Amino acid sequence: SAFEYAPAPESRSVVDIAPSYGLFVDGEFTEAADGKVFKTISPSTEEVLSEVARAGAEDVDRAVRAARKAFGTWSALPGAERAKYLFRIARIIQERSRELAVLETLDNGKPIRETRDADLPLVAAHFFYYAGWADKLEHAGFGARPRPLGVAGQVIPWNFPLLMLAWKIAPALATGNTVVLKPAETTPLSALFFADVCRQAGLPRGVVNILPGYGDAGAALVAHPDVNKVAFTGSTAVGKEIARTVAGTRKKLTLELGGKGANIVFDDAPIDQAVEGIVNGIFFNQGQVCCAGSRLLVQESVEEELLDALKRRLSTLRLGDPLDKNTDIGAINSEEQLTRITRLVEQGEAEGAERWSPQCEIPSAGYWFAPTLFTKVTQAHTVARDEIFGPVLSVLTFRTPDEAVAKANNTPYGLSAGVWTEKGSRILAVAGKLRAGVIWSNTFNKFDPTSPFGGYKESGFGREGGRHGLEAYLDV
Ligand code: TXE
Repeated sequence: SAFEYAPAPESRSVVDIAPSYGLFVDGEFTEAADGKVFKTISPSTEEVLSEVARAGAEDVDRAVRAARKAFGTWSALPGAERAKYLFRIARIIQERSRELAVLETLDNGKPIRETRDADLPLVAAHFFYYAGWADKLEHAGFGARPRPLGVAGQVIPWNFPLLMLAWKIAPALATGNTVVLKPAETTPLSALFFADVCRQAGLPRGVVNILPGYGDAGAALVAHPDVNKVAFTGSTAVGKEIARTVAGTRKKLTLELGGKGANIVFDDAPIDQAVEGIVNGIFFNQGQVCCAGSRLLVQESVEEELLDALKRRLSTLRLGDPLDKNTDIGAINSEEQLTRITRLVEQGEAEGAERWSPQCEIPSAGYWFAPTLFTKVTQAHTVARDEIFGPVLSVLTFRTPDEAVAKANNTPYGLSAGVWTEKGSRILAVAGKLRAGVIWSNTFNKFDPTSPFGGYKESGFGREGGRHGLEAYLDV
């Protein structure tokens, strides 16, 4: 099935990492035009994994031209033919999922349990799901003959490198577009392995092009005059810059940006279940998740009970080697991100919030941050307002449902929220008032390719996933 995964990988010997990689342009791996390279390292050991070609503006132009050339034949294929390639890609990803899970864990730092049980099955599922749409576009509710846009320029972040690639590439190909994708500079490897998967699947050259590189390559891609569609996931600051670049052109744009999700726990919620959801909400992927439940809003009457249970649970989390199947908390993706988290946490303390972490040993090499809880937090505190993008939970309290809603909505972001209560009527009433694109109830961080995902307000616009995800790649 689409959700099968391979048995647990045990070590990095599962995957062969070459000492160097090229850009993937027009079906070939090539050097950058100016010969530039950069190193990608493992954030859990700081060991250099590989040296990767660094794309510049000239390479962007070459890749966009390759994608443009491929667009004619790719878009003219019957949907059922495009579906065959997507199904093939999905199956190869399943077959190579051990390799890809280990690779992703090495390059990103996240626990193997997550790459194995969440990232990889979801990546395959996205390709299966959109493969199924490729021959049914005229039934998608977008009119009789929806048309592909052309060349899609896609820029993705480092927190879910392969999954963000799948979210972007699967719907683009299903709808008949061709792609130039730039992975994040700290996590280029799984995208380059994906290029190899495309070759293995026999995908025609130029349909998918992968340009590892930095923000300058992303900016050149977004600005390229022959790109018809821009899709970006990343920081709100860069998202706004991209929106400015795209303004005044006819490019279609979708942005998936930051968040400051609230997990709202009412006094009738099953506490143990809520604790698991809160932990999953903010410590999954070390909290480096745009839809993380980074604010806990707990009803005053159960605050003490919930915090006691939460602290006990946090004391059982295991931080360490991400390749160990028992690890809960892996490494922070980069030194830069660790510095950002540290700065915000120190600011939280300086502003008077109370900081707590369980006892845990921090490895000597690599980038690590212990699970952290802030109590005595007010809405004015930075830790209640800014996206930290780390394993840091800020706890606030409320008395009434209206107060919970008001506090949850008191953020410039609007991506996710969670509602914990036994009352179905309350779930519907509260969810209806929350300004967030994704609302979970009595669970958190559940993803499914059939479901549209995206934000309100400064969390961006457009939806990825589900039928809505097709619209971003079609003229309707
Ligand atoms: O993001 P950037 P960073 C948030 C999170 C994090 C902060 C900074 O709060 O702490 O952003 O992370 C490319 N034109 N999120 O600095 O810079 C870049 O090369 C075009 C939330 O890593 O936005 C990378 O491929 N592209 C988020 C991608 O943009 C540019 C996930 C993201 O990097 C560019 C990541 C430019 N001018 C961070 N500058 C989420 N929504 O999940 C950089 N890039």
